Amino acid sequence: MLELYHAGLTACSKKVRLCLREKEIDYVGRFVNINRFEQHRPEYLKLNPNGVVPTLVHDGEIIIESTVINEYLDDTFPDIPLRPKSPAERARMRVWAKISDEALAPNMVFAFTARGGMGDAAKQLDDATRADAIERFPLRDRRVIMTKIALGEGFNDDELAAAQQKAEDIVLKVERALDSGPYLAGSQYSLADINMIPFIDRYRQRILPDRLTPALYPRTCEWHERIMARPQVQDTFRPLPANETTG
Ligand SMILES: N[C@@H](CCC(=O)N[C@@H](CS)C(=O)NCC(=O)O)C(=O)O
Repeated sequence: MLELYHAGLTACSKKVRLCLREKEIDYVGRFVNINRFEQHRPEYLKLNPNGVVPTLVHDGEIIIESTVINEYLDDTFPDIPLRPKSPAERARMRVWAKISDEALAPNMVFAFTARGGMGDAAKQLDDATRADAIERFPLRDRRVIMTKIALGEGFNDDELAAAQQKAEDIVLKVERALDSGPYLAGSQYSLADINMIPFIDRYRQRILPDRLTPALYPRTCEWHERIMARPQVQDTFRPLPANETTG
């Protein structure tokens, strides 16, 4: 049995949901409501001690980390391969795996402060319950961010600008790589594109709408639109009912 614990339309959930969709793998989805802090419940922490989604459970094997999960899926279900054949392209794909992991940080700053997100959810709790919810964040950096937001401090303009700059640095890497595209690792659609599309889509919609434009980043915008047009991506990114997403 294959189960995916995920939060619907959050970026890391989309990375793995898209990989499963591309590979046409059936699985049981287990929705974890991160706005209700279900990711920090003791039973979930037994699966993922970092208290984050996604987590894959395959016949009792527990696999964490979205980028690692996608490689595991490609190893275990080789029928529709999503890693390039050539070793050089495969190496480039792995560099994109690292960049995809880095792309989360600027996204977190905006995800935690987004209207209807975890920050808002924490503000609505009474003092004792909120303090307890914050204390349960297993990852120290998240606990620090959450404390700032829940205390009403949020991020100042310099911190928001720094997160935007980090995001734009990543866009610049995408733009350069696509010089020799058509895909991020080279000639083939691969896990590189799958791991990056949720972030570039989020950056374009919410984080860098005035910077990530066809005038400034023509190749990135063309790639974004081309990848988003894939039926598998459309299926994965389409809006979900409120009881199936927190993204
Ligand atoms: N490195 C992890 C990061 C996962 C992650 O941060 N997931 C977010 C949703 S995209 C989450 O679970 N947030 C809830 C929290 O931080 O408590 C991965 O790639 O799987």
